[in-house]
Amino acid sequence: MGDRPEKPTEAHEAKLTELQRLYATALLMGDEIGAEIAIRDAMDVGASTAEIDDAIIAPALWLVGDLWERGEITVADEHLATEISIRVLALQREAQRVAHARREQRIMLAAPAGELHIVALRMIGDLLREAGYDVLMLGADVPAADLASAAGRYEPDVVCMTSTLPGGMDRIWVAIDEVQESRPDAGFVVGGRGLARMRSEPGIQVCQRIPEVVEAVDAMVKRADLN
Ligand code: B12
Repeated sequence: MGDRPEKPTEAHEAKLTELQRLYATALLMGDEIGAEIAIRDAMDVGASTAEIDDAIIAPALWLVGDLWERGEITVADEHLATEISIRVLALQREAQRVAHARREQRIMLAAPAGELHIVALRMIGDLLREAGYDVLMLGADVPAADLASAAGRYEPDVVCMTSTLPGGMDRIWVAIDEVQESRPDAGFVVGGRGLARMRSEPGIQVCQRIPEVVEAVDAMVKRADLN
Protein backbone atom coordinates (compact mmCIF):
# COMPACT_ATOMS: atom_id res chain seq x y z
CA MET A 1 0.00 0.00 0.00
CA GLY A 2 1.23 3.43 -0.91
CA ASP A 3 4.62 2.22 -2.22
CA ARG A 4 4.07 3.13 -5.87
CA PRO A 5 6.43 5.18 -8.00
CA GLU A 6 6.09 8.95 -7.48
CA LYS A 7 4.30 9.69 -10.76
CA PRO A 8 1.07 7.79 -11.36
CA THR A 9 1.00 6.12 -14.76
CA GLU A 10 -1.92 6.51 -17.17
CA ALA A 11 -2.83 2.88 -16.57
CA HIS A 12 -2.96 3.53 -12.82
CA GLU A 13 -5.16 6.61 -13.31
CA ALA A 14 -7.46 4.62 -15.62
CA LYS A 15 -7.73 1.86 -13.02
CA LEU A 16 -8.66 4.37 -10.31
CA THR A 17 -11.35 5.87 -12.57
CA GLU A 18 -12.77 2.41 -13.24
CA LEU A 19 -12.76 1.59 -9.50
CA GLN A 20 -14.40 4.93 -8.72
CA ARG A 21 -17.23 4.00 -11.10
CA LEU A 22 -17.58 0.56 -9.53
CA TYR A 23 -17.54 2.06 -6.06
CA ALA A 24 -20.19 4.67 -6.94
CA THR A 25 -22.39 2.00 -8.51
CA ALA A 26 -22.06 -0.15 -5.39
CA LEU A 27 -23.02 2.81 -3.17
CA LEU A 28 -26.10 3.56 -5.28
CA MET A 29 -27.16 -0.08 -5.08
CA GLY A 30 -26.60 -0.24 -1.30
CA ASP A 31 -24.03 -2.95 -2.01
CA GLU A 32 -21.53 -2.84 0.87
CA ILE A 33 -19.61 -5.91 -0.29
CA GLY A 34 -19.21 -4.44 -3.79
CA ALA A 35 -17.94 -1.19 -2.26
CA GLU A 36 -15.42 -3.09 -0.12
CA ILE A 37 -14.22 -5.08 -3.12
CA ALA A 38 -13.60 -1.87 -5.10
CA ILE A 39 -11.50 -0.46 -2.24
CA ARG A 40 -9.58 -3.72 -1.73
CA ASP A 41 -8.85 -3.77 -5.48
CA ALA A 42 -7.56 -0.20 -5.20
CA MET A 43 -5.25 -1.25 -2.34
CA ASP A 44 -4.10 -4.23 -4.40
CA VAL A 45 -3.04 -1.98 -7.29
CA GLY A 46 -1.05 0.09 -4.80
CA ALA A 47 -3.36 3.11 -4.48
CA SER A 48 -2.39 5.28 -1.50
CA THR A 49 -4.89 6.29 1.18
CA ALA A 50 -5.00 9.79 -0.29
CA GLU A 51 -5.79 8.40 -3.76
CA ILE A 52 -8.52 6.13 -2.43
CA ASP A 53 -10.06 8.97 -0.43
CA ASP A 54 -9.72 11.61 -3.12
CA ALA A 55 -10.13 9.70 -6.38
CA ILE A 56 -12.64 7.01 -5.37
CA ILE A 57 -14.64 7.65 -2.20
CA ALA A 58 -15.08 11.43 -2.35
CA PRO A 59 -16.19 11.62 -6.04
CA ALA A 60 -18.66 8.79 -5.45
CA LEU A 61 -20.18 10.70 -2.52
CA TRP A 62 -20.28 13.92 -4.58
CA LEU A 63 -22.26 12.02 -7.20
CA VAL A 64 -24.61 10.71 -4.51
CA GLY A 65 -25.07 14.31 -3.29
CA ASP A 66 -25.84 15.56 -6.81
CA LEU A 67 -28.39 12.80 -7.42
CA TRP A 68 -30.05 13.53 -4.08
CA GLU A 69 -30.18 17.27 -4.87
CA ARG A 70 -31.83 16.51 -8.22
CA GLY A 71 -34.36 14.30 -6.47
CA GLU A 72 -33.14 11.18 -8.27
CA ILE A 73 -32.41 9.31 -5.04
CA THR A 74 -33.93 9.61 -1.56
CA VAL A 75 -32.47 10.83 1.70
CA ALA A 76 -32.39 7.18 2.81
CA ASP A 77 -30.29 6.27 -0.27
CA GLU A 78 -27.91 9.09 0.53
CA HIS A 79 -27.63 8.03 4.21
CA LEU A 80 -26.99 4.42 3.22
CA ALA A 81 -24.23 5.45 0.79
CA THR A 82 -22.61 7.56 3.53
CA GLU A 83 -22.82 4.75 6.12
CA ILE A 84 -21.25 2.29 3.69
CA SER A 85 -18.43 4.77 3.00
CA ILE A 86 -17.79 5.24 6.72
CA ARG A 87 -17.54 1.47 7.20
CA VAL A 88 -15.25 1.18 4.18
CA LEU A 89 -13.01 3.89 5.67
CA ALA A 90 -12.70 1.81 8.85
CA LEU A 91 -11.77 -1.23 6.76
CA GLN A 92 -9.14 0.78 4.91
CA ARG A 93 -7.61 2.07 8.17
CA GLU A 94 -7.56 -1.44 9.66
CA ALA A 95 -5.82 -2.86 6.58
CA GLN A 96 -3.23 -0.14 6.91
CA ARG A 97 -2.76 -0.72 10.63
CA VAL A 98 -2.07 -4.41 9.97
CA ALA A 99 0.39 -3.62 7.16
CA HIS A 100 2.20 -1.07 9.36
CA ALA A 101 2.38 -3.54 12.25
CA ARG A 102 3.85 -6.17 9.91
CA ARG A 103 6.52 -3.71 8.76
CA GLU A 104 7.97 -3.92 12.27
CA GLN A 105 8.45 -7.69 11.96
CA ARG A 106 11.42 -9.24 10.22
CA ILE A 107 11.03 -12.62 8.53
CA MET A 108 14.13 -14.53 7.45
CA LEU A 109 13.83 -17.10 4.66
CA ALA A 110 16.23 -19.91 3.85
CA ALA A 111 16.59 -23.44 2.58
CA PRO A 112 18.82 -25.64 4.76
CA ALA A 113 22.23 -27.02 3.82
CA GLY A 114 22.16 -29.08 0.63
CA GLU A 115 18.69 -27.91 -0.43
CA LEU A 116 18.56 -26.18 -3.82
CA HIS A 117 14.80 -26.16 -4.40
CA ILE A 118 13.77 -22.61 -3.61
CA VAL A 119 10.95 -21.64 -5.99
CA ALA A 120 8.42 -22.08 -3.15
CA LEU A 121 10.65 -20.00 -0.89
CA ARG A 122 10.68 -17.16 -3.43
CA MET A 123 6.90 -17.31 -3.69
CA ILE A 124 6.64 -17.19 0.09
CA GLY A 125 8.99 -14.21 0.17
CA ASP A 126 6.82 -12.36 -2.34
CA LEU A 127 3.63 -13.08 -0.39
CA LEU A 128 5.13 -11.95 2.91
CA ARG A 129 6.60 -8.80 1.35
CA GLU A 130 3.26 -8.03 -0.28
CA ALA A 131 1.59 -8.49 3.12
CA GLY A 132 3.91 -5.82 4.51
CA TYR A 133 6.57 -7.88 6.29
CA ASP A 134 10.26 -6.97 6.30
CA VAL A 135 11.64 -9.95 4.39
CA LEU A 136 15.25 -11.11 4.44
CA MET A 137 15.88 -13.78 1.81
CA LEU A 138 18.99 -15.93 2.34
CA GLY A 139 18.09 -18.38 -0.44
CA ALA A 140 19.31 -21.92 -1.06
CA ASP A 141 21.77 -24.18 0.74
CA VAL A 142 22.38 -22.25 3.95
CA PRO A 143 24.45 -24.19 6.53
CA ALA A 144 22.80 -24.31 9.95
CA ALA A 145 25.68 -22.46 11.64
CA ASP A 146 25.49 -19.62 9.09
CA LEU A 147 21.73 -19.39 9.42
CA ALA A 148 22.11 -19.20 13.19
CA SER A 149 24.73 -16.49 12.93
CA ALA A 150 22.51 -14.49 10.52
CA ALA A 151 19.60 -14.91 12.94
CA GLY A 152 21.74 -13.56 15.79
CA ARG A 153 22.77 -10.60 13.68
CA TYR A 154 19.49 -9.68 11.95
CA GLU A 155 17.14 -10.73 14.76
CA PRO A 156 14.23 -12.11 12.72
CA ASP A 157 10.90 -12.62 14.48
CA VAL A 158 10.15 -15.65 12.34
CA VAL A 159 12.35 -17.94 10.24
CA CYS A 160 10.69 -19.61 7.24
CA MET A 161 12.32 -22.65 5.70
CA THR A 162 11.58 -25.02 2.88
CA SER A 163 12.73 -28.58 2.38
CA THR A 164 12.08 -30.77 -0.64
CA LEU A 165 14.66 -33.55 -0.58
CA PRO A 166 14.22 -36.76 1.40
CA GLY A 167 15.95 -36.41 4.77
CA GLY A 168 14.99 -32.75 4.79
CA MET A 169 13.32 -33.04 8.15
CA ASP A 170 16.63 -33.81 9.88
CA ARG A 171 18.30 -30.84 8.25
CA ILE A 172 15.42 -28.58 9.27
CA TRP A 173 15.66 -29.78 12.89
CA VAL A 174 19.42 -29.12 12.96
CA ALA A 175 18.79 -25.62 11.59
CA ILE A 176 16.01 -24.94 14.12
CA ASP A 177 18.21 -26.13 17.02
CA GLU A 178 21.08 -23.89 15.96
CA VAL A 179 18.88 -20.82 15.39
CA GLN A 180 17.27 -21.33 18.78
CA GLU A 181 20.73 -20.96 20.33
CA SER A 182 21.34 -17.54 18.79
CA ARG A 183 17.75 -16.27 18.58
CA PRO A 184 15.63 -18.05 21.22
CA ASP A 185 12.54 -15.90 20.59
CA ALA A 186 12.27 -16.67 16.87
CA GLY A 187 9.27 -18.66 15.63
CA PHE A 188 9.53 -21.09 12.71
CA VAL A 189 7.27 -21.65 9.73
CA VAL A 190 8.39 -24.53 7.54
CA GLY A 191 7.07 -26.48 4.56
CA GLY A 192 7.94 -28.62 1.59
CA ARG A 193 7.54 -32.19 0.47
CA GLY A 194 10.62 -33.25 2.46
CA LEU A 195 8.67 -32.55 5.67
CA ALA A 196 5.71 -34.86 5.09
CA ARG A 197 6.22 -36.52 8.48
CA MET A 198 6.96 -33.38 10.46
CA ARG A 199 4.23 -32.11 12.79
CA SER A 200 3.58 -28.62 14.13
CA GLU A 201 4.37 -27.84 17.75
CA PRO A 202 4.46 -24.65 19.80
CA GLY A 203 6.75 -22.20 18.04
CA ILE A 204 7.06 -24.36 14.92
CA GLN A 205 4.33 -24.36 12.26
CA VAL A 206 4.46 -26.90 9.46
CA CYS A 207 2.57 -25.80 6.32
CA GLN A 208 1.46 -27.69 3.24
CA ARG A 209 0.74 -24.89 0.78
CA ILE A 210 2.17 -21.49 -0.01
CA PRO A 211 -1.03 -19.48 0.62
CA GLU A 212 -0.94 -20.62 4.28
CA VAL A 213 2.23 -18.71 4.99
CA VAL A 214 0.93 -15.22 5.83
CA GLU A 215 -1.61 -16.57 8.31
CA ALA A 216 1.01 -18.87 9.84
CA VAL A 217 3.51 -16.02 10.25
CA ASP A 218 0.80 -13.68 11.62
CA ALA A 219 -0.07 -16.33 14.23
CA MET A 220 3.59 -16.87 15.11
CA VAL A 221 4.17 -13.14 15.60
CA LYS A 222 1.01 -12.82 17.73
CA ARG A 223 2.13 -15.76 19.86
CA ALA A 224 5.51 -14.10 20.44
CA ASP A 225 3.72 -10.86 21.47
CA LEU A 226 1.72 -12.80 24.07
CA ASN A 227 4.84 -14.32 25.67
C1 B12 B 1 13.01 -27.11 -10.35
C2 B12 B 1 13.51 -28.43 -9.76
C3 B12 B 1 14.87 -28.51 -9.47
C4 B12 B 1 15.82 -27.35 -9.65
C5 B12 B 1 15.62 -26.38 -8.47
C6 B12 B 1 15.98 -24.96 -8.88
C7 B12 B 1 15.53 -23.95 -7.88
N1 B12 B 1 16.17 -22.81 -7.99
O1 B12 B 1 14.65 -24.15 -7.06
C8 B12 B 1 17.22 -28.09 -9.64
C9 B12 B 1 17.64 -28.33 -11.06
C10 B12 B 1 18.33 -27.39 -8.91
C11 B12 B 1 16.85 -29.42 -9.01
C12 B12 B 1 17.80 -30.27 -8.52
C13 B12 B 1 17.53 -31.52 -8.00
N2 B12 B 1 16.34 -32.10 -7.98
CO1 B12 B 1 14.69 -31.19 -8.40
N3 B12 B 1 13.07 -30.61 -9.00
C14 B12 B 1 12.61 -29.49 -9.51
C15 B12 B 1 11.12 -29.56 -9.84
C16 B12 B 1 11.00 -29.81 -11.35
C17 B12 B 1 10.26 -28.37 -9.48
C18 B12 B 1 10.37 -27.93 -7.99
C19 B12 B 1 9.57 -26.70 -7.79
O2 B12 B 1 10.09 -25.60 -7.89
N4 B12 B 1 8.24 -26.83 -7.58
C20 B12 B 1 7.33 -25.70 -7.44
C21 B12 B 1 7.19 -25.27 -5.98
C22 B12 B 1 6.34 -24.01 -5.91
O3 B12 B 1 6.50 -26.27 -5.31
P1 B12 B 1 7.11 -27.16 -4.16
O4 B12 B 1 8.55 -26.90 -4.01
O5 B12 B 1 6.64 -28.55 -4.42
O6 B12 B 1 6.40 -26.58 -2.85
C23 B12 B 1 5.02 -26.80 -2.57
C24 B12 B 1 4.77 -27.27 -1.16
O7 B12 B 1 5.71 -28.21 -0.76
C25 B12 B 1 4.76 -25.98 -0.36
N5 B12 B 1 6.01 -25.51 0.24
C26 B12 B 1 7.28 -25.81 -0.03
N6 B12 B 1 8.09 -25.20 0.82
C27 B12 B 1 7.34 -24.46 1.66
C28 B12 B 1 7.70 -23.65 2.74
C29 B12 B 1 6.69 -23.00 3.45
C30 B12 B 1 7.07 -22.13 4.59
C31 B12 B 1 5.32 -23.13 3.04
C32 B12 B 1 4.27 -22.34 3.71
C33 B12 B 1 5.00 -23.96 1.98
C34 B12 B 1 6.00 -24.63 1.31
O8 B12 B 1 4.35 -24.99 -1.26
C35 B12 B 1 4.31 -25.48 -2.60
C36 B12 B 1 2.86 -25.64 -3.01
O9 B12 B 1 2.02 -24.68 -2.48
C37 B12 B 1 10.68 -30.81 -9.01
C38 B12 B 1 9.46 -31.54 -9.56
C39 B12 B 1 8.33 -31.57 -8.54
N7 B12 B 1 7.43 -32.51 -8.73
O10 B12 B 1 8.28 -30.77 -7.65
C40 B12 B 1 11.98 -31.62 -8.96
C41 B12 B 1 12.25 -32.53 -7.76
C42 B12 B 1 11.83 -31.85 -6.47
N8 B12 B 1 13.70 -32.70 -7.80
C43 B12 B 1 14.05 -33.86 -7.51
C44 B12 B 1 15.40 -34.32 -7.48
C45 B12 B 1 15.60 -35.80 -7.23
C46 B12 B 1 16.45 -33.43 -7.66
C47 B12 B 1 17.93 -33.76 -7.64
C48 B12 B 1 18.37 -34.75 -6.55
C49 B12 B 1 18.30 -34.25 -9.04
C50 B12 B 1 19.75 -34.67 -9.20
N9 B12 B 1 19.94 -35.96 -9.26
O11 B12 B 1 20.61 -33.84 -9.25
C51 B12 B 1 18.58 -32.37 -7.45
C52 B12 B 1 18.80 -32.06 -5.96
C53 B12 B 1 19.33 -30.67 -5.78
C54 B12 B 1 19.40 -30.29 -4.33
N10 B12 B 1 20.52 -30.59 -3.70
O12 B12 B 1 18.47 -29.73 -3.81
C55 B12 B 1 12.86 -34.77 -7.18
C56 B12 B 1 12.73 -35.00 -5.67
C57 B12 B 1 12.18 -36.38 -5.40
C58 B12 B 1 12.36 -36.77 -4.00
N11 B12 B 1 11.49 -36.31 -3.11
O13 B12 B 1 13.26 -37.47 -3.77
C59 B12 B 1 11.71 -34.02 -7.85
C60 B12 B 1 10.35 -34.23 -7.19
C61 B12 B 1 11.67 -34.49 -9.33
C62 B12 B 1 11.24 -35.91 -9.46
N12 B12 B 1 9.97 -36.16 -9.78
O14 B12 B 1 12.03 -36.77 -9.31
N13 B12 B 1 15.54 -29.63 -9.03
